[in-house]
Amino acid sequence: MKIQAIELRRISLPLVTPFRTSQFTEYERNLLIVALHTDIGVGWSECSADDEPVYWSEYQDGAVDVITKILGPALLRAGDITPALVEQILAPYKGHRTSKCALEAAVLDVWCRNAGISLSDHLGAVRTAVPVGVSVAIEDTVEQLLDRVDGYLQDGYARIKLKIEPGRDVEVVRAVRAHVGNDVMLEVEGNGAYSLADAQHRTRLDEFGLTLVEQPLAFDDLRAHAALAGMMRTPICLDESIVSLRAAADAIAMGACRVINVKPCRVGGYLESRRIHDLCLGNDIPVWCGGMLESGLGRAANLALAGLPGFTLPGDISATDRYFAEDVTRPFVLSGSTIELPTGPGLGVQPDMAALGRFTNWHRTIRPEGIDA
Ligand code: NPG
Repeated sequence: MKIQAIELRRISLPLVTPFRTSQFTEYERNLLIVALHTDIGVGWSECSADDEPVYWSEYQDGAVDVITKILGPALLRAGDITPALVEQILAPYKGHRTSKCALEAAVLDVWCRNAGISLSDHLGAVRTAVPVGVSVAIEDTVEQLLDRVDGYLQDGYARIKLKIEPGRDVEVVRAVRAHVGNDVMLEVEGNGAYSLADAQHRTRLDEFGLTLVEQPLAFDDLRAHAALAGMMRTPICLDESIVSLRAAADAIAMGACRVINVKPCRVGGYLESRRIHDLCLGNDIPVWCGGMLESGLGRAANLALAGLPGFTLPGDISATDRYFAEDVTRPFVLSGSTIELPTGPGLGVQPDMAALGRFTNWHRTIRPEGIDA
């Protein structure tokens, strides 16, 4: 297949409730949507780089810039390509994994659509539905948090992950565990807000029967995570630290984690995600699929990935209505505590062009002969 043009749109989806982590608060989800025009059809994806580089180094203006000036033109020049070639073509340009992931995902979508197979079959999914969890934002009061958790449990979510930060951790988790009982799968996520100096305090989380504690320390400190792992009974799961297959192999070899969150936009794509999955499967490391408040386009792709056999823990792939009143694709809904994998060719969902038009606030097309707005 040959890429003829790369269309970028910035969209802004209002969130049904603000999303607060130890690092940032979002009131709306601003995403970059990619429509890849090729000689075999159009492929869709999203780039989930945030407005500001607070989750990690990439941000939306940077993604627009690097796709427009460097990554997009490299693909347009490449001639005949396949999904597996995207990574090689973009390899000379360091970093920018979220942008690379968006381009690879759009290529995968159109490639699979054209071949008449679903992305989930292409990646090797073995399930038709996957158990999903919910990532619960930081709330002002414990009462508000408990209300929120009750609602999600009534919805049917298979696990609750609480965002924590220094000062809102042990006592909050104690209250939630006492409220929900011991049978609910409970996890916590620190988004790198802690240091080894407060490790003694953190070991107190061990008393709550947590399935895991996610990314407590800085993203670039595997050594400190390995040290913390030796002090805590609760398994450590890494998110921000796992930027590639190599980083995953290092983390496993150092004993820095016992669980890995695979987030395609953080590791440069769905094919690298599958390699990390394979590595983990071979090392008895459970994986689960992370989320970035995706629209239906990213959610569909993440569901396809989460169908692989090593994804044994519920992912951050909530139903659409947990985040948005309206999406740019058909909504994804819970069926019990699972969401069904889309089955149609490619992503298995189509953008609703009217909704996409309404949410779009900026538009650009990159062609071999130049850019038009
Ligand atoms: O369900 O999509 C989801 C959200 C999961 O908590 C979640 N994502 O820190 O990993 C994170 C967080 C995030 C959201 C990070 C948006 C960056 C942007």
